[in-house]
Amino acid sequence: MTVSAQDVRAAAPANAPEDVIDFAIRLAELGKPENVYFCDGSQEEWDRLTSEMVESGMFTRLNPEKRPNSFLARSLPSDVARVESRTFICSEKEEDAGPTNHWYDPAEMKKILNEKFDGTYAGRTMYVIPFSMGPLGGPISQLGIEITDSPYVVVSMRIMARIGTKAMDLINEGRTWVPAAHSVGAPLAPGQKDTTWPCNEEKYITHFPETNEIWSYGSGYGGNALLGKKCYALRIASTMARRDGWMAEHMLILRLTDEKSGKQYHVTAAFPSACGKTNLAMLEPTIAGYKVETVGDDIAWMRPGEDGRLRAINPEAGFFGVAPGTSYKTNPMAMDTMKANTIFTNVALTDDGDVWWEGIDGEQPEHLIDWQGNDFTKADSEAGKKAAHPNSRFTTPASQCPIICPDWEAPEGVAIDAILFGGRRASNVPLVAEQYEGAHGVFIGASVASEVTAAATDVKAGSLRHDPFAMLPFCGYNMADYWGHWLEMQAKLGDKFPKIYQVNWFRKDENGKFLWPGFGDNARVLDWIVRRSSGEVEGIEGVTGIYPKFEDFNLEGVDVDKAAWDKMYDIDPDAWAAEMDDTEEYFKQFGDKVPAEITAQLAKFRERIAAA
Ligand code: SAT
Ligand code: MN
Repeated sequence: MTVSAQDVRAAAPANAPEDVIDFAIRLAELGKPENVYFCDGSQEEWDRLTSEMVESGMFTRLNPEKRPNSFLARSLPSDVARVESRTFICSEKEEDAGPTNHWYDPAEMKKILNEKFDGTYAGRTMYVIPFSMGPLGGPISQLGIEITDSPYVVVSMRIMARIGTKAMDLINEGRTWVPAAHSVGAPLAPGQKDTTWPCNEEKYITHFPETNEIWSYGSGYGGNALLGKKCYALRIASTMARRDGWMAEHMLILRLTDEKSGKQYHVTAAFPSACGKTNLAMLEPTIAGYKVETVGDDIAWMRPGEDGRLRAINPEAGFFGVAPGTSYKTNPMAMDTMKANTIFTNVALTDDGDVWWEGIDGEQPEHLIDWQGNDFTKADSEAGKKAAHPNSRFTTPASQCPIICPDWEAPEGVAIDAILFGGRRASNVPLVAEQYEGAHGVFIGASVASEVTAAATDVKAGSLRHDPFAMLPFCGYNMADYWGHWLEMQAKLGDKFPKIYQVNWFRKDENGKFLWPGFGDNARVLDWIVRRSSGEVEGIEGVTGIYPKFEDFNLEGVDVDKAAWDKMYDIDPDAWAAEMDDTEEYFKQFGDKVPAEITAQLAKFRERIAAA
């Protein structure tokens, strides 16, 4: 039995508008599901779906005394992260996707998708999820409908976005919405038993920027499947933002309050996936006088406000954070956020029904079940095996974060004072440097390179790759046009556009030891940035930007002496000359799309190297 158009109509709630019903009918006719269900986002719905998933084996319920209302999912080893090689931008013209995206002709891709989606929902329920990215009804927020055959996606979306009846109400008011079709690509024959992580070896994560559509096939994991996140809030939204004069960025947002003056600053920061955005967003300052509150940990949507300043919202409602390395030592606020109502994916399970991962507090238990469901002991660790997958994740409600900013859902967003760009760099890049001018700031963003992490399956971890604005896998259009858009936004906002800083917590000495303690001590960097903005401290003109004076920088109570400081600020002209050659080479692929201001910044950079 498959679902008919009439069945879809019958299942739709009273507030579902005709165009949403049409989309659902189209997917039902294509995917041929056994059932159709429109999500209302209620607690009852969550309880029912999670119980069903426990029953089917897709979820393990964690010990309610330790981790109430929380679950563990184990994916297949082939479906543990984003797959960049299977992620496509299907713009009419190839040059609009640019050389850093995989382009596919939209009509050709639609043909493939029509074949792939034909019967893909067989034996499954097709879920229709109305969702809002950003606070419901807010002026910067956007709506969407995700259709999926994965209950894991439904319950994850309930944490990560605002889903259900209220989002449908807004769509019903006539607001525009983005259709997002998803399938794990694992139809069930009659009587066939489901697996605990259905997916397909062949994956297509596709975006149609001209028609604002998303189609995703074959994966059930994170950024491939929760289509409100990277697919919508970055790839599609970045193209919308370019058209309409705003910005969709891979950035955390935090509020820093100077407790003496009461003055509040808002900072956004772009780091590549798994480089510590969540940790910085929830930072607990080790220096007195400051308080940090979290607005978002991954994505920022920014629009000029009436006052001409850039205002940012977090379009998400939850955190999809990397578990390994997270502990009460590195990020106590994240640990407290995920005490309940959390979905864990690919972490290890303890014998008393709680979760475990490499880097969590305390002794490693004698016995664990690893992320693939196998027994795991200390001997396995000693043999170099990992109990949790390096890209294992927690999916947890932002509202549970003890330091969530009281204004985190302010519909008009918070006014941004400073923008940070960073990555993982063992050498060359100093702790913090300020832009010389706006175009230099954009150049800093454009020339970011970072050591690759485990957040994507198909790029080699550890190697250095260019990741402009931490947007390499997420920019929905030509990366050089995106730099042009930044320059345009700067020109529009003039001196109200936030100053840009380059930061690097990961520089190492000649013995491979980190020179900077990081984590809560990163507040010292924020402190310097704030004091720069108030004109309290002067900087030193350096090769890569304006540097702090050693004596101005608050190093009280931290084990960083002048020698270590000098190592962090050791600028080797030859190394930087090589880096600029490499950057120039990298820019070449964009041809004459590279804005003249950016080329001019490269020349200025070389002049500073020559003068050093
Ligand atoms: O898988 S996600 O794209 O959601 C996480 C990440 O890589 O940043
Ligand atoms: Mn991210």
